[in-house]
Amino acid sequence: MDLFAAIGMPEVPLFPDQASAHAGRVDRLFFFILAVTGGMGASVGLLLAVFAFRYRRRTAADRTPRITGFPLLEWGWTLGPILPFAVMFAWGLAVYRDNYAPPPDAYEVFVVGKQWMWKVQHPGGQREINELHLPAGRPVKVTLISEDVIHDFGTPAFRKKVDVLPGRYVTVWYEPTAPGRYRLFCNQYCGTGHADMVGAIVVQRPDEHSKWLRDHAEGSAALEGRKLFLKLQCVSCHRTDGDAKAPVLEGLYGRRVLLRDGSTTEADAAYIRDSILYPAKQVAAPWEPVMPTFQGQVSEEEVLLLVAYVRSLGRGDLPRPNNDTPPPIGAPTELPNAGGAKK
Ligand code: HEC
Ligand SMILES: [Cu+2]
Repeated sequence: MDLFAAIGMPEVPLFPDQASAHAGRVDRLFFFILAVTGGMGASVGLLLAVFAFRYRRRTAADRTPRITGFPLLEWGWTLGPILPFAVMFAWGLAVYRDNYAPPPDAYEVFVVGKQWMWKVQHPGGQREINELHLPAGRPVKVTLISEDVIHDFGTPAFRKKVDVLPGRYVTVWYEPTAPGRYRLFCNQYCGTGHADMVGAIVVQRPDEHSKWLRDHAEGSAALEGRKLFLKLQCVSCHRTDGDAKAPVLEGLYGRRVLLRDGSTTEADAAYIRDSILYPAKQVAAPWEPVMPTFQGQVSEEEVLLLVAYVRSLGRGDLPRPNNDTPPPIGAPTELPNAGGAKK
């Protein structure tokens, strides 16, 4: 993969990660079929070359021997290949059936595809867009439908893809095994924005996932804090792109922070509260003390909500200030003009 980085290309994985219980089964079947068909193809090519040489025309007097039949050979090459192909069929059938039988205790998620995004709804009311957070080690059943044209929910790391149709529910299930961030694609050309219809499946440890669900439940302190964070335009400074004028707050909570005066302090709730109400008191290095105080603009209750939000921020959670990646439904969708918000 370093090769791609070396020539300045984005990383193009040769083979997708294996992140579900199903992926290994699909890969084993795939390599079996590849070996059988590859082996057959190669032996046909090889025999072609050998026979072309061995039975080449030599003299004008060459006589082709007259062969009237060789039943054993004919039965052999008729019945012989049936065996590997029958194995392919039976094995393929087993993997395919497994694909359509979600276990009854599976965690259920609903997904709506529309031009050009994936909208996800969890049973507890949590919503997300172009991201799907799942717990590792637990089967998940996903029910999908399209709001407009045919899309396809493609998850290479799980070795599954399913066409998402208007007017009809389809289901697919996974058992994610390894925590991580995996690619989500629309695998069916669905209009000009098709290439933007990409996202991520975020597989978390079960404890992280329950925390994520708590933080994203409608009405939770963290989600209310997120709305305030957008409303108060905190996001115009605290952002993840190149124009950031302030620290990225992801993963801040609980960390030790280096201050401009050279001392360090722990980023606990009190520190975050002080940062919002008395920003000049403790200035994080190497930043300029440009953060305005929000004293008088926010009540103590609202500060609590903001603290809960900052506390919930993990890597990649900070909203990007543009409208291509809208925040979950329920949060204000129009972001404050962040200045230089580009397409
Ligand atoms: C004008 C830009 C600006 C705005 C708006 C702004 N901040 Fe800041 N913020 C900064 C800068 C710069 C720092 C780093 C220097 C400092 O600690 O004062 C900072 C530091 C912080 C810190 C401490 C971060 C660390 O790494 O130690 C927190 C927490 C924080 N801000 C939260 C908020 C919240 C919540 C809001 C909205 C209510 C907000 N900020 C609005 C610029 C801003
Ligand atoms: Cu699509």
